[in-house]
Amino acid sequence: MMRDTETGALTHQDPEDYMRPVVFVTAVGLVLAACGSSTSSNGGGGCTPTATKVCTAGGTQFSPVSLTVAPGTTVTWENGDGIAHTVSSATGSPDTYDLSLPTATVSHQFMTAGTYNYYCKFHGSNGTPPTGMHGTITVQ
Ligand SMILES: [Cu+2]
Repeated sequence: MMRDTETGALTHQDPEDYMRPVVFVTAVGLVLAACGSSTSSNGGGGCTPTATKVCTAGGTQFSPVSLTVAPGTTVTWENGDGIAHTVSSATGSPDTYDLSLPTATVSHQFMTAGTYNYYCKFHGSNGTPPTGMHGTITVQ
């Protein structure tokens, strides 16, 4: 008996099914679990974002893209993917900085409330707002 296992693989197992479809569903679940955890181990940094820390992830993005902090907070960017990046203030941001992030971490203190767009010179483009690899720090 053939069932539409490709589209119905994630449905609950039916106790009336034969053993083979049940095993197939379990195997699909394991594959999905492996895919879901691959992001954190991608590229050898193992960076975990916090309330004041942004990671680079997957070579072309900041994670999280948006971070909200209180005035006076020092935000840290950590290289989580082993690829060289920059953290550069975008045109129109009320604060300017241009930090190279080849490895390890860089930091910048945000003193005044506002919206601070930034981007990576290697994987993004400047603008208002920037595009590609970019992020926003909201200070409030
Ligand atoms: Cu980059």
